[in-house]
Amino acid sequence: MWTFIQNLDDSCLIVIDGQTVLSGRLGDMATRIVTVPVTPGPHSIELRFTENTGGDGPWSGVIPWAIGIKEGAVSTTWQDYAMLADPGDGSLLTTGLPADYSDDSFDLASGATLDLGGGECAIGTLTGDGTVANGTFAPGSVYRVKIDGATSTCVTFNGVDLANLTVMPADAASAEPTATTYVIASGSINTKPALSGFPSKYKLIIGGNGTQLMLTSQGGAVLLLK
Ligand SMILES: [Ca+2]
Repeated sequence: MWTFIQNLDDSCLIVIDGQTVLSGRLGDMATRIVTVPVTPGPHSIELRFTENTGGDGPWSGVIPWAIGIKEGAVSTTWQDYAMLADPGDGSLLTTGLPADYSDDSFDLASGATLDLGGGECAIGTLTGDGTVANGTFAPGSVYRVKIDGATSTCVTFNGVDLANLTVMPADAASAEPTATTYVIASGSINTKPALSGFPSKYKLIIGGNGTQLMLTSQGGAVLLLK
């Protein structure tokens, strides 16, 4: 979550991920504050400024710069904000993503996306029905599949290298599947992950022209019908 503060002559526009989050009208120079919740990972930002007549730049002499930024929730104290300016190395608004989430659990609700930020990330435990995007799993990363009768969780992988991922049961019941085949992941299945903790008759296969990862006990040739 980031908060922006604006106080300038004449007005500005801030657009994040294509959504206008702050829009000052021409000549409307009063202080405006807006908080923007964003998920971890890269986001696009667009800043526009306008000048009508007279002076321009910081307004009122109270805040020495036009736009400030702080991490976290709103503060009405302008000193809590930093001037929105690049130090000259292109690092403005850029933060490094930690690559080690090996002590963390991610239970992805349906519709939620975990963006790996384009790098290699160690994930302690991954569960749920959401999406993982944009990156590579580091060795030791685990996807725990929750099985309930004939159904299972199904994470969607978009642009993620699964080579270092290990699939394991989420709990004791999940370790005793009753159905023959479960679709445990969808999206872009580029590599078959390792499998551990399930009865030995179960194995992983990639189906649906690389769009499904299946946990199955079916032996011999598997015929996939569309
Ligand atoms: Ca002006």
